[in-house]
Amino acid sequence: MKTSLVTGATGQDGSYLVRKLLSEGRRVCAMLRCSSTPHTARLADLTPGVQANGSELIYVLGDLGDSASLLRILEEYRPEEVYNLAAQSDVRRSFDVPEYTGEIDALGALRLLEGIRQTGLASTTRYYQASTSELFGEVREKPQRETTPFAPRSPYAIAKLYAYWTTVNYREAYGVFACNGILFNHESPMRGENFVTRKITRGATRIRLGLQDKLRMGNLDARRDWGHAEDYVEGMYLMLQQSTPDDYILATGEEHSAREFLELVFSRLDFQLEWEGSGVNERGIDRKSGKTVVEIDPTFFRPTEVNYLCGDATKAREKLQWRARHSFDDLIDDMLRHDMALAESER
Ligand code: NAP
Ligand code: G4F
Repeated sequence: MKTSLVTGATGQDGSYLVRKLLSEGRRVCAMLRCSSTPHTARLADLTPGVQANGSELIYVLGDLGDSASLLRILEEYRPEEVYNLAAQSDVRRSFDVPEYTGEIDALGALRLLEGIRQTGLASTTRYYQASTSELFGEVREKPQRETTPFAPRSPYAIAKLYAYWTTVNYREAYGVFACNGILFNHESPMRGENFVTRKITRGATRIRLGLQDKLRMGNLDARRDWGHAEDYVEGMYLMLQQSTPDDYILATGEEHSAREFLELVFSRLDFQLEWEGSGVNERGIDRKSGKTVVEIDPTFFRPTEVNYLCGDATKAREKLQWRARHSFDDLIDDMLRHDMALAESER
């Protein structure tokens, strides 16, 4: 049985990837970090130990800031695959904690790769690095491809740039089967509530049920290429099953503004949203009730914004036979179904 180590197992992508790897019959070492209360809500329905199909789930304690814990895990389990998903992944927050973001997102990747080398796993362990479309930042080309120059615009993206090149370097210098997945935004009902899509589906469903008055939003004119996380973990898995390591973009090729996402969600919930005012004074009013349901709050603006991201995943389609199976509408439906049930449970 192959062993796969997943860092960031408790996050959105980790929760889908752990399930995918268990369905493939792997022994899955899901790395958790120390916390006073468990962060395992997204894995709550899984029981550690041997599963019905013979696969196995093991929780291991480690932190990307702590080489000793990573070395111990690598020594003990000698995984054939390492999926490095752990990160301080919030772009806005990275401006508040730039040093910590670099420590985990940049040096954390180095610690893992160097651990793979020092434990003698360089020729046997395959490594996936969770790279990001944020690397393209102030975009130099539309849509963005694997060959588009990087122009990062946040401490988060700069840390991920270091991790990207470290991954390439360990591939070239030590022959590690190391791949960068340059993933465009992907969302799901498991998305953290601080990210724009989930903030909107969670907030709008709560407003609909009278549990919340309004949403306070940042720059609604930013455009993103939003896919479904379930499709994107399939791509991560495929990258490590190839005969040679490489770097791939995963994206839908379709872009929407945060405003479009918000308008679609509100209209599905039967609001009649109309905009009044401009800039920080802009407000979204529900014509049916006359209430203000959306306000602009500059707290959510970023010192440097990434205004536009849209990816070309031709290489992944051709070489990995990867497809984004969920449409934009499917994504919204899935998130709204989940968040409406959650809001109903809070009434
Ligand atoms: P997420 O939901 O924020 O999950 C982040 C995970 O990292 C959590 O499990 C978190 O643990 C863990 N973590 C944070 N700091 C850690 C540390 N010091 N040591 C060990 N674990 C730590 O992120 P996601 O959306 O699933 O994204 C997964 C990865 O893909 C991230 O690296 C992200 O930067 C990258 N990425 C995401 C997207 C996207 O659109 N989702 C796109 C491109 C790239 P706790 O649960 O304990 O906090
Ligand atoms: O949902 P977001 O916070 O995601 P962002 O910054 O694009 O980063 C996510 O995707 C990256 C891949 O491109 C990942 F690498 C990263 O880890 C993370 O998963 O914001 C999306 C856009 C931004 O332009 C932001 O300014 O939405 C805009 N926005 C407008 N109002 C808002 C809000 N973002 C947040 N979080 N909250 C708002 O109220």
